[in-house]
Amino acid sequence: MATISGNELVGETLKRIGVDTFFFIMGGPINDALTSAMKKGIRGIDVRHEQAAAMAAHAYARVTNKPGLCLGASGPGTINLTTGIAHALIDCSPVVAFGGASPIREFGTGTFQEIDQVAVMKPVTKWAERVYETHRIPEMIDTAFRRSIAGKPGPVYLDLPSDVLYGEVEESAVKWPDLSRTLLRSKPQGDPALIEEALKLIEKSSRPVVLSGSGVLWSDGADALRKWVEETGMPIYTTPQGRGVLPEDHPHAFLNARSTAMKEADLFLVVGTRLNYVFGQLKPPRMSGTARVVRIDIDPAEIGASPRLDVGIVGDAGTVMRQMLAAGGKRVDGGRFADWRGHLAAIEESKRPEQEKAMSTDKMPIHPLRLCKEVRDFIDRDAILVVDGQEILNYGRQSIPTYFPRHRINSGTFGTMGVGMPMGVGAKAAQPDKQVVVLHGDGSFGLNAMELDTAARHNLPVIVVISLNGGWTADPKREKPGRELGYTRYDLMAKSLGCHGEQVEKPEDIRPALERAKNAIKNGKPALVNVVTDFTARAVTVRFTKTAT
Ligand SMILES: Cc1ncc(C[n+]2csc(CCOP(=O)(O)OP(=O)(O)O)c2C)c(N)n1
Ligand SMILES: [Mg+2]
Repeated sequence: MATISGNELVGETLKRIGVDTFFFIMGGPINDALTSAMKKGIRGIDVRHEQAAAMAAHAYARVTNKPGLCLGASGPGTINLTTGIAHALIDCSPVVAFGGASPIREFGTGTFQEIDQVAVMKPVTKWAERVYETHRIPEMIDTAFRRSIAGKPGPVYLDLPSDVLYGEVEESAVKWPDLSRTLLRSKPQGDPALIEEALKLIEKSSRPVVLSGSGVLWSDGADALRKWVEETGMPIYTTPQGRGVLPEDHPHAFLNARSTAMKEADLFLVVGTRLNYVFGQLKPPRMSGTARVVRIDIDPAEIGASPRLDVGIVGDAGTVMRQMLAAGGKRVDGGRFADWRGHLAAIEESKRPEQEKAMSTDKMPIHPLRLCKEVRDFIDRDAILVVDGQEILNYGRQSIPTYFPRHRINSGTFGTMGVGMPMGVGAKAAQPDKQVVVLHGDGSFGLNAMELDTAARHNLPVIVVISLNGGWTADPKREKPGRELGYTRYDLMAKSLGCHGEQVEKPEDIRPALERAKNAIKNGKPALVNVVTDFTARAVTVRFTKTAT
């Protein structure tokens, strides 16, 4: 009888599930499993730090709407994944992580790189397990992938001990699940009676607002929600990660009137998003205290724990929005909200010249908002834009619009610095034909700067733009501990890695440098534009905590 090894089973299972890309750093005991997968045509992208592997897998998931896979070698390799995995947990993104591990037979004997990796991963994943028997590898991998996308998405971890990977089993003993179904998602419907209740509340409202998040994107519900907004005339605001449901130059998008809409709404239709600090936990005065609240969420626990709630519909965001459209899209008279839209549009109009003026400043050193204007005017309409940092993130959020779902990624709900470069790698691997631009703070760039090397080696031509304000955050009084980093020539670092690199100090030089970067990446290598910006420029934004940086 023929036998098969655990390593071969890993490669074969991934292929049958339809995995096409993963991110990793080599090492024992995963090397033979990696070889098996890559020999079957799956693209392995070897990165320079395992946290970057998890972050790249995360971006890959956000861009493709499929789980992203990352792998680490035993011990430190796997432990290094944790920041990226925790980030995916707080961001509710389907990342599947595999960790090679020391042999089960030697647990407790002081064997090489032994540490309880499952225990480490438990609190940063929605599911973490170990494979104990070689013949169960396909079944356990299938479960891991399924769990990552079941209900609210999130990261999962599977421990692969060396004796399980290098074990040989009779082929007939292997338990093969139907892997063609692994990535199928359940799309539960909402209760029609509750949908009716929600419609009645919406019909009675005069200042309704849709608040939506990534749940809409994971459920492939952006089209349905856009249609709903267009048919009913309800204004919409998304979380930073859920942007692009509606092109942000759409007549129903009033980006600059956000705080007024939040304060004055009389109904919030909350679709596919948690009510965490991003929407101020729905607390007044930031959020209207009198607004009725309708929620649509895949997670009953989320609805159960809602800070305020009038109607809670448990179901898949896209499915429920389609039900809402069928039941009442036309019934809700869009004209009813014309005054409300007019009010928000007037605020939007009044703020725009002010904003354009702030963005056009010729001051030197370059104001980050001017950098944002140059990036906004330069990028393709369907570019994937990744933004990481603090000041540059806040300035960019307010000033650079997004036109398509799954085209905007940032430091996310966990506020993790260092995601930018790896997420650029993951996004470009997922969408090689799209322009991928990473707008980075200089500090956050440093955390995973060597991913520029990954991008270069793997011919992933991202355009990296750095806001070089000489340190972490703005520091007008130069008083923050450990803030100063100096003005590092990241452009020279880029050149040394075989990339195009330029430094810019004058506002009028930004655009030509970006155009040269665009031209340079035609050779398949990334480009980096290092833009010296004003260290005193502090973005004014909602403070999420009293002790924020
Ligand atoms: C991994 C991680 N470490 C530290 C922090 C704390 N932190 C929040 S913002 C920030 C500074 C970001 O600076 P930079 O990337 O240079 O962007 P800038 O604000 O200067 O535009 C830091 C260190 C964090 N959020 N994440
Ligand atoms: Mg900085």
